[in-house]
Amino acid sequence: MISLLDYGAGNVRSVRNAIQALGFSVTDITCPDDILRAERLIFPGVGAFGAAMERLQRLGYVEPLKEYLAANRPFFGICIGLQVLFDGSEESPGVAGLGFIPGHIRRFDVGSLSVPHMGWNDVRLARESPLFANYRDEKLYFVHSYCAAPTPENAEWQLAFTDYGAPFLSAVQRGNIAAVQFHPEKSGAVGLQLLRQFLAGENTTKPITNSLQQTHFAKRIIACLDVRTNDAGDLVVTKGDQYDVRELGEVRNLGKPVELAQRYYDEGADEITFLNITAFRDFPLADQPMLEVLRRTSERVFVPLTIGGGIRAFTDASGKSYSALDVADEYFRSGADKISIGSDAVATAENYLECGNGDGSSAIEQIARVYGNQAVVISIDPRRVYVNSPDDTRHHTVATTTPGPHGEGYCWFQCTIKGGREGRDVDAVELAWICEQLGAGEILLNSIDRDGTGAGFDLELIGAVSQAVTIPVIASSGAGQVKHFSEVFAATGVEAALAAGIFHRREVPIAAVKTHLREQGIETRV
Ligand code: 1PR
Repeated sequence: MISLLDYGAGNVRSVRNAIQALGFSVTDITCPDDILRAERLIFPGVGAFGAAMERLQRLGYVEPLKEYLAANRPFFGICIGLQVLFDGSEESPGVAGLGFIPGHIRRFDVGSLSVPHMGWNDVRLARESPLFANYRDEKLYFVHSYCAAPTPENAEWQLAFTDYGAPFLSAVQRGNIAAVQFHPEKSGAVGLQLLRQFLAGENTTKPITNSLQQTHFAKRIIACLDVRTNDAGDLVVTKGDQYDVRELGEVRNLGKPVELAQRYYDEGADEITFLNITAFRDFPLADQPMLEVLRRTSERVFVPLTIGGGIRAFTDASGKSYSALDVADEYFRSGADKISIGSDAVATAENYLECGNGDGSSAIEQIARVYGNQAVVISIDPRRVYVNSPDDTRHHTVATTTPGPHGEGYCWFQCTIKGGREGRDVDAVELAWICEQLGAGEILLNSIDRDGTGAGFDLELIGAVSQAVTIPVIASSGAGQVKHFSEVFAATGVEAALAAGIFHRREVPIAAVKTHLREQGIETRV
């Protein structure tokens, strides 16, 4: 029996799903005594360091945890579950950690690299461990802005290092107590294998075969599923051309959401994104089929899942009000790792432009506070607006190599809401910058002009936005051939590229994209 320390701060559903998929039973810690009764304890910390410690304190878990650890009983921490073992963290000054490993957690200071460190990276093993007995230089999924540095004081704990700017501790272990900074439950078959080693109490080691001198961060390939109800009332994956999803009056039906997500997981997608494209007009919490899709997908797909659509405050027909956080809570509880905000982010940016700052009440700020910045993605739906000169608009313009209909040599990228139906006086560059200031952790950058065209990503748009922010940017819309992926990575330095149509129609397999990228010298997860 595995005991799960779910202290109610965020989504641990994926850890629970992974444990169950591996055939183990799991029980929840519900009171301090449960910790001391546990046989094997998993602590998948979620959110911010300070919030995690505060919850542990409030629930009376700190002392039993310290006692459990001091007795060298089987413990496996994940992400914040590693960080709280240390004395403290820069993330939450003045908040004491469990003080079990000497040292402080620091924010990444990595120059031009994006923070959070979000994506797939390797680990360099410092020594043998049963946890890594079957590990062969495969990439694992990380998502964090703070990390533990190796120091002489924590030398006896150092099990594995990962390089991101400088080396940090990606795994620690002493005796029966181990913790990892990556997410095994989101690291595909490799992560599940590693988790199994802990769950089964494996204690045999094998000589280290890990030979990396340096670890390499991979570019991510993301499969996107636009989901909506068709005219027959079925929830289907659809795909538009420049956001028009109807063909001969009917909503295009490209398959069933859970089956397609499973297919992309099997084919090597690094992440899966669901966009509930008509949620702007319905109340997403009433959309039980969509929540069910998420639940079922998270039981079988062990890479990060993002869900977007309808994340905003809402009052239902009975007059009951829900905050954007309520909507996000339900998505996280149903298995999402990240939520994506579209239309509401534009309204937030308009407010910011008017007031000169955020007031703490936006969906972005509320959700980032509870679930962490890395859990908040901003989905931008821009459309080009051509002008003759940068002086013709207050917006950020680019000199374009594809002039407008009247030969205009410049354009700006107008944000739209409600799936492209309404243009607003906000440009994609300022939107991305404002959302980063308010706490967003990633930008999903679509292009209405390129969506479904297969003409390649809009490099001018993507270059302008990625230069304006330090958080990761996902390039989206227009992928038609494998070379479009290498082009966007080479030209803009984005962390990830997303495609929909070419994967749904089986025109370009995910494996072909990755093979091509490797041939071009671009790191990917195999
Ligand atoms: O505004 O918070 O309710 O969120 C709605 C979400 O739904 C937004 O993320 C918005 O991008 C998305 N959305 C709304 N309408 C559409 C539509 O297509 N009619 N889909 C839509 C956006 C764009 C991409 C697409 C890429 C790649 N789809 O996600 O998957 O363009 O396509 P390609 O590779 O085939 O070119 P809110």
